[in-house]
Amino acid sequence: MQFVDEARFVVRGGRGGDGSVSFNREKYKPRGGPDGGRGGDGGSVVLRATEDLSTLEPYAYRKLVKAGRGSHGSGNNRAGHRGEDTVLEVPVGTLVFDEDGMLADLSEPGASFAVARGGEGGRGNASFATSTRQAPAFRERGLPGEERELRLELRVLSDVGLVGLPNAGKSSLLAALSAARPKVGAYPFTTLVPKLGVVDESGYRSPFVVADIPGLIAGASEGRGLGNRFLRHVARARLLAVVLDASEDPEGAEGTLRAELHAAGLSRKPNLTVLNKIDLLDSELRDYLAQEFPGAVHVSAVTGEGVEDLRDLLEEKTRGLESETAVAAGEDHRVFRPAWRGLRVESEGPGVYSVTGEEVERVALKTDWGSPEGVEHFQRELERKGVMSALRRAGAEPGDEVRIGETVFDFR
Ligand SMILES: Nc1nc2c(ncn2[C@@H]2O[C@H](COP(=O)(O)OP(=O)(O)OP(=O)(O)O)[C@@H](O)[C@H]2O)c(=O)[nH]1
Ligand SMILES: [Mg+2]
Repeated sequence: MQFVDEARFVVRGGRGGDGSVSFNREKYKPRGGPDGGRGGDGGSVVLRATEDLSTLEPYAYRKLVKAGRGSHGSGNNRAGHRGEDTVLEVPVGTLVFDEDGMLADLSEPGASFAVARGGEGGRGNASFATSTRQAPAFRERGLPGEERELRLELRVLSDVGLVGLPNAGKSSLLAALSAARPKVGAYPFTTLVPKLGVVDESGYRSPFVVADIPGLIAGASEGRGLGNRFLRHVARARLLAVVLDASEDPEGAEGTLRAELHAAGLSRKPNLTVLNKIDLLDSELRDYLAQEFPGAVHVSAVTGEGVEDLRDLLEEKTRGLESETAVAAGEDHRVFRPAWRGLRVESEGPGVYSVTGEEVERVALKTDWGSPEGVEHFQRELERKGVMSALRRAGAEPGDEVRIGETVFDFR
């Protein structure tokens, strides 16, 4: 499978089923009561994180994902069936955004999130019977499901992120540290997508995951080379290992890398410096670099020198570090978007008024405009909710046009 770490598509919950208008027709019972059942709720579109997937490729070309609609209610107080949910499996580490910001962070296997909830089913005429209205002949319609445009972003989850210039030996190190066998080549940009390796030694308390990403070059954070597109994959690692080719201007390389990490907002992340390819150095140069880079780990991915110590050091360091759960400080972790719950009546011009408010818009959507009784019910609800008096206060007169959501009617 191709590695895809971003996808955009529209999700739409299923419409709720309509309520039913029905009257009980039992033998020897002259006047049966209303027994129209409720419509089923629409199904939801749900994302679920799985470890079986490591890319967003299945969604690369999706445009619209829908859930099933609820079925209509029927007589004898039978409720309609709930619409089927559509469950989309996404890799662990997927962040979910819509136009307003982040909706969810699916960083645990099995975590799920409803991205478009199904619409509520409408009530049947049985629900509207009262002592004064014993045979209501109207019902509610089902509500449409939620709809939004999603952007999914995958961030590979790892404990240690290897960052370095192209050709520094990151992939070789991953191979030396773990059982992973990434591609290694004597040319820059051998690695094109992130690769993970699990380090699991018998003495370790728990295994840890190392991520190898494509090499960075100066200006990566502005989009040069493979860009900082891949830096985000190590943004949540507990520890960064800055890998330098000891045989080729490690000071210059370090300066470039630190600048890129800074530009990407990662300079405060715990990190250590690894001087690789020390097999190419004579003892004089080794001593010199030991002074230049105090605290750096000296290794050779090719001969294996120092690799064991590095592995133990990574294990020790990651053990003491909390994994980063929040994606970025200050970023919005809102789960539901706020809805306008109040009631607002505005004049949109001579003789035209608009009414907004979640509750009243729902009532309008549920109204069965084909039924005079349904329309009467709608008007009673508007009276009850104070919409009519608000309209009068705003100056509405009989014959004026009133809009509620997509519904337009005459003020009476
Ligand atoms: N002599 C020596 N060569 C090494 C060492 N580590 C890696 N190399 C060589 O350096 C070259 C680049 O190695 P890679 O592991 O592909 O480097 P990389 O950092 O993953 O490179 P990109 O994926 O292109 O960013 C290869 O020819 C490796 O054989 C080392 O410790 N000593
Ligand atoms: Mg590589």
